[in-house]
Amino acid sequence: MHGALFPRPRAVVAPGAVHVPAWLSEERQRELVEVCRDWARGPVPIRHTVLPSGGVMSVQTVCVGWHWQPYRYTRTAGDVNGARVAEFPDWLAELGRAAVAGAYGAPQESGAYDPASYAPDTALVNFYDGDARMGMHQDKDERSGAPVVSLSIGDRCVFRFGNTTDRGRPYTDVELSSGDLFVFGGPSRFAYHGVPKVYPGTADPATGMSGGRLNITLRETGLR
Ligand code: MD3
Ligand code: FE
Repeated sequence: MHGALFPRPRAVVAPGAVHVPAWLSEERQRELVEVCRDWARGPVPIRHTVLPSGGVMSVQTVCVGWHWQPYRYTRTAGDVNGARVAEFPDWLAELGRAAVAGAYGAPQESGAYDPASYAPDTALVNFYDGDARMGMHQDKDERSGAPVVSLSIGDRCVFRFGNTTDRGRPYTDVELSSGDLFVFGGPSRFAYHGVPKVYPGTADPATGMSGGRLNITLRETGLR
C-alpha cells in the first residue's frame, strides 16, 4: 500500500542505478502523455520495431531527436516511412538534467557525475499493452557513457535489472509505477535489463492513459 501516506523510498539498486518513486507529478505525467500522443502520430508514426532476426518487438516505439533502429541511430526512419524524426525539445533535456539531479544529487554528493553536463539528444518512447514485454538486453548503440533516464507512466510493471555480463542471474526485480524515475549511469549504464511483465489495468486514469504503460528513456547518442 503506497501513496502520500506511505511513500516508497528512493533506492540505489546498484552503483549508479537509482530508483526515485513518484518523481513526476500527476500534471507532468498528463503533459508527457499528451506530447507522446503527438509524437506517436508523426512525422514518424509509432510502430513495432522489426529486428534483423525477423522478430517483431511486442512493444511499440516512437523516437525523438534520433531514430533508433536495431542497432544504430539515424536522423531519418528508413525502416518506417523515411521521414526525419521530431526535433528533441530543450524542455526535455532540461527535464533530463532535473531527473539526474533528483536521482544522484549535486555532483559533490554523487562523487562523479555533474547533472548540469547531461545533454540528452534522443528519447525512445515505448508503449506496452498488457501483453508486451521486453527481453533482457544491453543498450550499447550510444557512443556515450552518460546516464540513461527512464520515466514510467501508466500500468505498473516488473522491471528486471541484471548484471553487465549476461542475461541471466544475478538480477533484481523492481516494480515500476506511474510517475517513477530510474537513472542508470556509471557502472550500471551497460547492465542487461528488461521488462518481463506489465500489470494491465493498474494505471490511474488521472494520467490520461486508459490502459497500457508508457516508458520514456532519455539518452545521449554521442552522435552529431
Ligand atoms: C539500464 N526500456 O528502451 S526502461 C529501452 O521500460 C528499455 O521500456 C525499458 O530498456 C522500458 O532500451 C526499460 C529502463 C532502462 C532503460 C535503459 C537502460 C534501464 C536501463 C540502459 C542501461 C541500463
Ligand atoms: Fe534498454
